This record gives sequence, structure tokens and C-alpha cells, in this order.
Amino acid sequence: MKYKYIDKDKIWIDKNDFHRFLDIDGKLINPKQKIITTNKMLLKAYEYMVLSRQQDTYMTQLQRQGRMLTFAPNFGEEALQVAAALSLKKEDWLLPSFRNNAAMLMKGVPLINQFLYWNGNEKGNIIPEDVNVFPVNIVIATQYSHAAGVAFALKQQKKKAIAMTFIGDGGTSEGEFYEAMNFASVHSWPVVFCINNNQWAISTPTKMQTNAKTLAAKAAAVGIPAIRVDGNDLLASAEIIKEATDYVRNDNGPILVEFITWRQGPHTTSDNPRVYRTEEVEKENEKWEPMKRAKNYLISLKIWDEKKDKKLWSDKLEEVKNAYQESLKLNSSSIDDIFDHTFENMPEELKEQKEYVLKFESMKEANNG
Ligand SMILES: Cc1ncc(C[n+]2csc(CCOP(=O)(O)OP(=O)(O)O)c2C)c(N)n1
Repeated sequence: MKYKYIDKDKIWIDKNDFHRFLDIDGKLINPKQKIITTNKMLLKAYEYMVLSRQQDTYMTQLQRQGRMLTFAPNFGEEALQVAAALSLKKEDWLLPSFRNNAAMLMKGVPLINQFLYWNGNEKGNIIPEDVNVFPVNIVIATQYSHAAGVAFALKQQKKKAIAMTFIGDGGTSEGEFYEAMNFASVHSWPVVFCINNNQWAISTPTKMQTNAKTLAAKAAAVGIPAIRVDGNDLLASAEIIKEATDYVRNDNGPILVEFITWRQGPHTTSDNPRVYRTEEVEKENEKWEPMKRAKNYLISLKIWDEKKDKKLWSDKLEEVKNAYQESLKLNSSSIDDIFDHTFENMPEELKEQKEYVLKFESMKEANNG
């Protein structure tokens, strides 16, 4: 080429460049590594990882038995999510996507909400007043705009709090991903943009998603810093995201954090990954899975043992089963629920539609009688 172009390979970080503190067995790679996450925080994080894993396992069984609707499991992505939630303060806001169950649990959304929501009941989206978490948003990349908006509001109100949101690797191909980050960058709004790069957008692998060297490199386009970390490494994820949230908290504007992970399960319970990836590839990637590494690290710190671990898994399963039973008691809905929760003052056309449906329902009842 005649003129000087920017070398795309020099735009930022190398594909294999990311932070990792724990090896494949959960051993600290550098024994001199400075760690600020306390043992108490790590134990709490691990507890929520187990809770989330048990919830996914139990919910998958229920779904296979026809007692639960389609849902998006978090298998394999627990560490990065609890690490992220761990870095948030009570006054901070989490704006989740559909695969952030573990983070939501840790930020205080009750388990029962999750059962209601994934069983198709909007009551699951009624988050307790003192829990700063937005309802799950299925529409990809909208979370990024909402988070930018929340961060804008927090800044306007001169609050010290920050917003945090998540997107999948596939979501980074959406225009809204850039628009939200650009707007937040220009106005220096306090938001932590996270990517859970689990290598798959349903059946599309990340390598077919983008020609950018890394997803984190996309931050360069909007002029914000980015960092990459092994999302299956609880310790590295906790340390990195803490630094990132502190950066945002200190009024430096937004940041992008790419967690590299692996979607162990299906996209949702209606997907069959075996159609587009082999068992060998799955097994290879699952060697790096987060539960075992976190557990082994806790044991190496002498704050955990096999007996405690067994009890935790069984206690969390009980907790999950109880929450499911409780959710069944609340799992009824009325016609009003379909209409009442979107607007404070219902628009005329919605009122008309509601009246129409109610009339139709009462006619149906009269005919049945
Ligand atoms: C705007 C929009 N387009 C399409 C969909 C349908 N859809 C749901 S999940 C998904 C793939 C998402 O992949 P990724 O962003 O990598 O997140 P992951 O599911 O891996 O967590 C698609 C296309 C949607 N929910 N929203």
C-alpha cells in the first residue's frame, strides 16, 4: 500500500496476554503475588459459586422433567461473576444480562426470584428495594446502554456509586456495545463494562465473531482502558475487577474488563452444543474450570477442607430445593400482571387492550360455565 496505515496487529494487546494467578490445579503461580482479597471474601465468593452451580444443576433436572421453562445456565462462568459482584458496594448498581445469575445472587437477589423468573413469572423481576440490581434483560447489548444511563444519573446526582454491566462475546458485535461505551467515555460516566467471553454465541465461536485480536481491544475505539483476565480464576478475577472498579470509582470514567472463560453447558436448555462442538474440545477446555481451582486454592490457604466442602455442596442443594418449593407457592399470575408493571400511568391503548382481554376472559368463563 502506498500510504502509511495503522498496523492492525499493533492495536493493543496480544491474544494470549491476560492475567492469571492460579494454575490449572488452583496453585498460586507466583507465590510472591500481592493479594488484597481477604480470605473471608474468597470464602464468601466460593459459597456463591457453589450455590449457583447447584442451582443450575437442579434447574436443569427440573427443566428436563418439564417442571422448569427454558433457561440460560451459568456452568463454568461462576468465578468471574462472583468476583465482579464482590467488588461492588451496596450502593453500586448491577445491570445483568441473561447469564449473570451468580452475580445477581451474590449482589442480593433472592434465589426465589430466579426460580420465578425462569419459570416465566414476572414476579421474579421484582427486586427487593434495597438491592441495586436491574431486572434481567434478554435483549443483547441493551444492558450496556442502560448501565451508561444509570452511571449518568449517578454522576448527575453526585453519588459516589458506580454501575457495572455484562455482555457476551457475541454481544460485542452489536452497535449498542460501542454506542454505550462511547457515550460513557465522552462524558466520563462511572461504569464498569464487562465481557464474559465464554467463546460461544450460541453456535458461533468467537473467532467467527470478530477479526479484532481481542474483544478488549475494542475499547481503543472509544478511548477507554481495558484489561483481560482469566475468568475461571477466582483469585485473578477478584483482584483485577477490584482494581477496575476502584479506577471507575475514583472518577476516571469507564473501563472495559474482558473475562476469558468457557461456556461449559448449552447456550440455554433448548440448545445442544454437541451439534457444533466436540466432546474432546469440551473436555480440553473444562480442565480449566473454576470450581476445582477455587476449592484447591482455598485448601492450600488452610481455610478449607474436603469435609467442609461436602457439607457446603449439600447445604446449598437444600437451599436451592427449598427456594424452588417456595417459588411454587407464588407461581400464579393474573391478567393484570401482564399489563400493570411497565408504566406508572398506563397509556390509553394499553388500558383498552387490558379491558378487551378481561372481557374476553369473562366471556370464556361464562361459556365454560
Ligand atoms: C438484540 C438481540 N438479538 C438476538 C437475540 C437472540 N439471542 C439470545 S442469546 C444470543 C447469543 C448471545 O451470545 P453472547 O453475546 O456471546 O452471550 P452468551 O449467550 O454466550 O452469554 C442471541 C443471538 C437477542 N436476545 N437480542
